[in-house]
Amino acid sequence: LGLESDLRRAAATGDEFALHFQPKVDMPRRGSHRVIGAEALIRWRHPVRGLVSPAEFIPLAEETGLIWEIGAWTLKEACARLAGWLAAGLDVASVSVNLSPRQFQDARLVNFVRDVVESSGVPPERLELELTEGAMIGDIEKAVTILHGLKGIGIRLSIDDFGTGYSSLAYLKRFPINTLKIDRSFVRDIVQSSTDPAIVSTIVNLADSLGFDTIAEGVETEEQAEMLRRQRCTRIQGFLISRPLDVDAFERFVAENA
Ligand code: G
Ligand code: G
Ligand code: MN
Ligand code: NA
Repeated sequence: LGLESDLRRAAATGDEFALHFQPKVDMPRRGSHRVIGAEALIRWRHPVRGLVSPAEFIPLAEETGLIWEIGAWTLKEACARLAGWLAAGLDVASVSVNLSPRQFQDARLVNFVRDVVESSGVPPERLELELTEGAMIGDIEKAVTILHGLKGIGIRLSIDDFGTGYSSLAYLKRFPINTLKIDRSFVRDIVQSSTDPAIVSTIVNLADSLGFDTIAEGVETEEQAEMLRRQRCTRIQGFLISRPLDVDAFERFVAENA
C-alpha cells in the first residue's frame, strides 16, 4: 500500500521518473554497428527506495489504473527527447515506447498519441509503439481498429516478445504492424538448442513474407549474434551492444556509433 500511494504521487508529477534508452542496431560487422533506433524504458527514482524497476511498478500501475498517467508521461518524454536530438543534429532514426495491455485498450489512446506526436513536432514515422500479443487478445476486431487508428497517425508499430503470446497467423495478417521483436527466450539458448534456430528462421521468413521487419531482443554474446545472422536476422538489441543507458550515456553512444 505504501508503494501504491508513492506511485500515485510520482504519477501526478512525473518528476521521479526518467527514461533510459537501449540502442537497436544493424547486425554488427567487424565489431562496428549502426544505431537504427532505441527503446525507451522507464525508471523510477524513489526518494527512499532508490531505483525501482518497471518490472515491479508497471504491474502495480496496471492494476491501479495509474498506467494511463505514467504512460502519458513516458510518451511525452520520449517525443520530447527525440525532438531535442533531431534539433541538435543527433541522428536517432526512431524511438520506441512500450504500451501495456490496459493502455492499448484505453479509448483515449489514439487521440492522445496523435496529440502528443503533433505537439512535439517529431516526424510520426520516427515513433514506434511496442505492443504485446496479450494486448490484442479478446476483441480482435477492436484491436485491429485501434491498430489502424495508430497506423493512421503515421507512427510505426511492433509486436514485443513475439512468439510467446497468442497471435494466430490469421490475426497476424490483419495487423497493420511493421516489426516483430523476436522474444529473448528464443535467443537465450540459440547456440545450444536444436530447435530455437529453426524457430528464429521461421519467424524471419514469416515476417519477410508478410512484409514485416524483425529484430532479436536480449542478445548477450557474439555467438548468439552469429547464430542469429545465420538465420538471416539482421537487427539486434541486447547487452552485447549496450544496456539501457541514461540520456547522457545514450547521446555519447549514438555520437560514437554514427
Ligand atoms: O527496463 P526493464 O528490462 O527493467 O523493463 C522491465 C519491463 O518493464 C519490460 O517488460 C518493459 O517492457 C516494461 N517497461 C519498461 N518501460 C515501460 C514503459 O514506459 N511502459 C510500459 N508499459 N512498460 C514498460
Ligand atoms: O518486455 P521488453 O522486451 O520490453 O523488456 C525490455 C527489458 O529487457 C528491459 O528491462 C531491458 O533491461 C531488458 N533487456 C534488454 N537487453 C537485455 C539482454 O540482453 N538480456 C537480458 N536478460 N535482458 C535484457
Ligand atoms: Mn519492449
Ligand atoms: Na520484449
